[in-house]
Amino acid sequence: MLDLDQRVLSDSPLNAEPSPAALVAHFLTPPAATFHRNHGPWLDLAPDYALDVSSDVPGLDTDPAHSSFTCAQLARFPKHSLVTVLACAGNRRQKMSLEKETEGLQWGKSALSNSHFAGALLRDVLAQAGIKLDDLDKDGKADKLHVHFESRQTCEEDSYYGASLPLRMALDPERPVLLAYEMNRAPLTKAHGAPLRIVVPGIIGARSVKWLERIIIRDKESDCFYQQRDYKILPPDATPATKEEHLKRLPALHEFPLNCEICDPVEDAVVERSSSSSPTVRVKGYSVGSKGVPIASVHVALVPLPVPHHDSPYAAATPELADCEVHQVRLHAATLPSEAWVEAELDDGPDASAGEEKEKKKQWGWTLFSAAVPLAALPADAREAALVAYATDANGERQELQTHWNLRGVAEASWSVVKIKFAHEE
Ligand SMILES: Nc1nc2c(c(=O)[nH]1)N[C@H]1C(S)=C(S)[C@@H](COP(=O)(O)O)O[C@H]1N2
Ligand SMILES: [Mo]
Repeated sequence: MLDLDQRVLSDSPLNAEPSPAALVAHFLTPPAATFHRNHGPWLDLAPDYALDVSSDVPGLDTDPAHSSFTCAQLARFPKHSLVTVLACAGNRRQKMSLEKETEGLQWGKSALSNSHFAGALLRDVLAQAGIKLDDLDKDGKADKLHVHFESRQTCEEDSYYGASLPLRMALDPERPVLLAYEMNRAPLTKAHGAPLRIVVPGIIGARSVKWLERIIIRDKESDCFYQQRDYKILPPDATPATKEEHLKRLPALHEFPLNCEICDPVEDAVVERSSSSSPTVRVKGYSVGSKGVPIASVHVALVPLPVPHHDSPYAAATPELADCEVHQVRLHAATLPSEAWVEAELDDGPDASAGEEKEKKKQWGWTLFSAAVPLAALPADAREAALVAYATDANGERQELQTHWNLRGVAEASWSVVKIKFAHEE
């Protein structure tokens, strides 16, 4: 087993996340700070491993000469690389549970990583197997098809691990879906799916299947538990008793929403109010765009606690929100004048392009942010305050103030709220 300096949510299968401060200490997440999300034990694939590619759609056959690919064959395709976030849909679930209890592993804010991956493009490999989007479009078939990724791993809720993407999403020319054999410029490790995993930028981590053994084209979605009965956004009124009925009808979750989270200071940190004339608190965190749209800004404010009570438009659906402190802090922050917000400095990593170019380009990696937030507006005897942050993207979209509470606690993307305390000299 690994010698992990992470918060372990379960030993077997291994589920663990680094501390928020360790997470944002590097632009590219080092192995020691890369979270682990497993629904079953790691898989040992045979040394004569080969990836199977097939179709079970009548009238759509793959080329029998190209239905199986060894690692050596995959390495001969043009090598593509990208920096992308891989985020578990349950990231920040703990925060949603403060509003009302959710089901599932209680992830903090570190169930995501920002890594450099390299491998063959799914598009190139499928094309060699005879599956091309242009041909399927001509036949009017493309929109009915799904690409399935499977691993014969015995999981907690199913006899294999599988996921599927609509074919159009999997072959989208703007979204490079990789058959990755390298991570952070080194061979992919067993923990993260060696010898081969799918990496789908912008999409919840659950679809980036590790220990990938089979790709199949089908005219329906994956039947796997993790596609059909998990990773869906339940309506606020769903209960443990009614959820199965809802799950049958709801679409699978794919795209990850625009998001940001303050990682440093940590929750309930005690901050010194220095005697300097303009004391500040240093804030650091991550922001992630949706659908590859780059982050344009992150704003941070400091709100003295307690906040006055605001009527909540969300309480009709989830009454518990009316008196929930994080929610009330968000509502209050939304009433602050623009001068109350500090625009954070952004770090897109070493290769980011600037200005206009950036607005046009897709960006799958995260944007780290940092800010020095003045304490001056705070009453001198304040003992508690909340740091609040939200991100905007290059299309002018603003991160949602409040994600609708859902029983499975997925796709949490509310404004970030972190409570801090002040040390007072007695
Ligand atoms: N075969 C397999 N692939 C899998 C999983 C799994 O349990 N088995 N977990 C998925 C989920 S839910 C996530 S969030 C990511 C986590 O990737 P990581 O463990 O490399 O960080 O892998 C995905 N791929
Ligand atoms: Mo996940």
